[in-house]
Amino acid sequence: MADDPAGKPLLDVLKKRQPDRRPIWFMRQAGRYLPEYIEVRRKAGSFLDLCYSPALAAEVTLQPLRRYDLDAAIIFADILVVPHAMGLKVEFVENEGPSVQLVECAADVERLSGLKDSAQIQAVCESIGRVRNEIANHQVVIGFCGAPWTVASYMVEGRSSERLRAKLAVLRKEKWFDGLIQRLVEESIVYLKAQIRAGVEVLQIFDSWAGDVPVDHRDRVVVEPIRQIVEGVRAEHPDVPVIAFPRGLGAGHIDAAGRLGVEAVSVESETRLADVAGLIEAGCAVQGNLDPIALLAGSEIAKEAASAVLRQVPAHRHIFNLGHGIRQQTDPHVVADVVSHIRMQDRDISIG
Ligand code: 1CP
Repeated sequence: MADDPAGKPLLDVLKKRQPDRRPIWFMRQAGRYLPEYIEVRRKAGSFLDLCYSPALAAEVTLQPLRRYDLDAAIIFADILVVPHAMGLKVEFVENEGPSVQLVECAADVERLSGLKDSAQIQAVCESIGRVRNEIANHQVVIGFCGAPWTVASYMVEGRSSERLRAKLAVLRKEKWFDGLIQRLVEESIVYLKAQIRAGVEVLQIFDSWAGDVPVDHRDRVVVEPIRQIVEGVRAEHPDVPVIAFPRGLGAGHIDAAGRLGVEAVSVESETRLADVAGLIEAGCAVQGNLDPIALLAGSEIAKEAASAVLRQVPAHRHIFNLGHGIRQQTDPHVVADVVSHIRMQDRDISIG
């Protein structure tokens, strides 16, 4: 039954029901390691054109699901769609990465527009609708946004960087920077609610650079903004589960999750899942955390590394994933081997 949520392993784990099997998906599962993606990307022109072309964005979202036995599609977009929709110039320079118009003072923050009714957000929502119509009954569509710290770091630096300026703004407790974080909280709520209305059933909040925030400031700059987003979305959609990915918090995940009130935490590869078992004791599912580099080492090593992950967490509280995004140099056949391997291993144990 299409409307019966039971029988969707990812939702079952997040809602503490017994899943039929351990859910699997991969961060950045759509992308340049897939030849079929490169072909569509060429057709689209620029990366942002691809993000805003619903037919093509839906197509690349579905590509990994055609290759692998996965439990979720993550909508094809980027965390920098938000600053773009807020009126900043954003470009993806070939072989260099993103370039974002700088935000450096209170006046720059003032000028940022709201997301409501923006063409960019409407395009992403249209892709969501298309994907939702194409996936199998056991699969879900994941919607996402970047967390305020990670998105702000690109707005303050203008590109991928060591985040020096952003860190200094945090240490100096710059008022305009707090204002920027607050604007991103508000607009992320608008964005995620629009994605839910368009058909996503699960949300993930990517704070890829959370581990770079000076430790004494993490509560203020990482945890509190994500908590506000979760609270804002829940006020209208209490049933949509949220996965937080504050990458790099290590042992700090347990404390952070308690405050965030999310259904799952995605854990970086640098932390052993067994060392954050406290998350499960506190009622949180755990997502992760195969090292994306293990996928570059060939199928045998990748499968061994995947088995080591499986041994650390009970299947009914685990979402198999990587500890960070898939690398461009990954051989798609190794990914296929790892997925089959996990399915075989889980067949040999009883789920639970
Ligand atoms: O030319 C291309 O094809 C660009 C490569 C690419 C892709 C495939 C970029 C540029 N973004 C994406 C898609 C994307 N980005 C998705 C959806 C697809 C999927 O997961 O299958 C998602 C969820 C993201 C999220 C994202 N973008 C993050 C958070 C997750 C992470 O990996 O840490 C971040 C930090 C970005 C910024 C970004 N987008 C792209 C680049 C090159 C960068 C900079 C990364 C850096 O600073 O190192």
